[in-house]
Amino acid sequence: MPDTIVALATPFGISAIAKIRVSGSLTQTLIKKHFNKENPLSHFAFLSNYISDSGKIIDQVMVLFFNHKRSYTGEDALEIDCHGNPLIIRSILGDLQISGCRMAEPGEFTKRAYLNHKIDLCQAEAVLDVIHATNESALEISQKQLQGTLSEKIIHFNDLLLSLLAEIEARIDFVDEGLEFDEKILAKLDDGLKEIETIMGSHRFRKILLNGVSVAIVGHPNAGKSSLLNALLNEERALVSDTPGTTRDFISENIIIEKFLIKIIDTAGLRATSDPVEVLGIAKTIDNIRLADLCLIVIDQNNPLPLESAVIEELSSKQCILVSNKIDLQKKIFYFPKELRHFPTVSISAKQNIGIDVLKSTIVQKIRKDLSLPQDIAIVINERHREIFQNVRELMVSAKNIFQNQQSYELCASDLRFALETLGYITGQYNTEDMLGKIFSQFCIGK
Ligand SMILES: Nc1nc2c(ncn2[C@@H]2O[C@H](COP(=O)(O)OP(=O)(O)OP(=O)(O)O)[C@@H](O)[C@H]2O)c(=O)[nH]1
Ligand SMILES: [Mg+2]
Repeated sequence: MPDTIVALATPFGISAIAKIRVSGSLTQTLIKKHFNKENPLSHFAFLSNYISDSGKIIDQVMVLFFNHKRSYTGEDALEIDCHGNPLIIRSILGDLQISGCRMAEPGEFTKRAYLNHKIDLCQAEAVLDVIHATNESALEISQKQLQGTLSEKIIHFNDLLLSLLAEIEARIDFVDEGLEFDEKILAKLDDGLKEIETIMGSHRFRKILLNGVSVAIVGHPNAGKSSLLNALLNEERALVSDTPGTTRDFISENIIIEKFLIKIIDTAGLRATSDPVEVLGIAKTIDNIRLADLCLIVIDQNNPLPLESAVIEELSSKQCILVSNKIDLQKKIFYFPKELRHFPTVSISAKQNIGIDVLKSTIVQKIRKDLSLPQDIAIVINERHREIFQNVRELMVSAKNIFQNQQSYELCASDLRFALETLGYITGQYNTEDMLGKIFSQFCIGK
């Protein structure tokens, strides 16, 4: 029988309330010993003194018992809400260890939930994503996956592989009856391969959801790049002045636009200069252009200085939006190099906050379009899932080739069987200690 584990589920430090979690077979014994209560009702909180092993009252606490049939871990479990004083927390944790509990390892409560079939492995991974989501979109998707959207896809895919396998195996058994090459099976194999492509394609959304999209603001000195950063952030973050070369080093800030996490980088103005500090700043700007997912090329539409050809070349291979700034002033000339004119243009006044909302929606449109980001993302797979799907795809391609060439039904069936088994590693139908160790070590203690 696994031992009973204990952990602090809330951050350690001074707080209004701290939650201590217990899971395992000792739970009811602990409730009797420390709260003098027998047969506690599941899911009903009660107020009690915590009485230590030596009979001392440590704190007045709220206690919540969960019967194993309806608990997170699938074992009898207990939550103790005590006052958030580190002295009290330490005393209770120490005392529960005297009573036979062991301190939990990171993610051990969720690992037990998985091992007791309360959730599958991709739902366990979704728990981690829910806790770490930094923006609403990431949170929304991880919550959907926690409810089982990815698991459902896998079950559906599993059924498809099973029915394919059944049909191929029928050919092995009745090969004498002369079952021949079948278009329907081939179409089914193709459907499966298409589905796998779509699922694997969702992996690239993960980076965007977790790390956000990096957007670099580039252009000439004095074009109004720092003013634009401030307008997007709606605060005076960067220094603005009419002296060209004000921004020497880049400044990076996060904003959320339409639920997307966007990392905006204001850069040093691009111009030929002999000032060594500015030269370094410009070199960093070029690096930022290379690393950015999207560049906003800002010009002062009243004074549009030419960009160097090396910079134009760099930008033309990126995704960009042309930003024509200072429309509040009388327009003199409008100029963007012809190599860049295929990018969308937005006219703004960073100083007077004109056109900023249009620019924000153009940024989001561009992100959606360039990354083929659907309006409603149902699933996003992680690197572990992607590697497994890649193996499944290779096996399916091999099965298709064997089938098409009518080589051997046995070989074809063997590939499909192996593909099915490989798929089982995603939901955790199959697992290895190493794999579980890698997944659960990323969790916090107490989850
Ligand atoms: N009239 C007007 N002036 C603006 C506008 N945007 C910026 N400016 C002015 O242009 C000057 C330069 O603005 P910055 O935002 O510092 O320009 P920058 O591109 O960051 O310049 P560097 O950091 O030197 O590369 C400042 O005096 C701003 O007030 C605008 O939309 N209209
Ligand atoms: Mg600046």
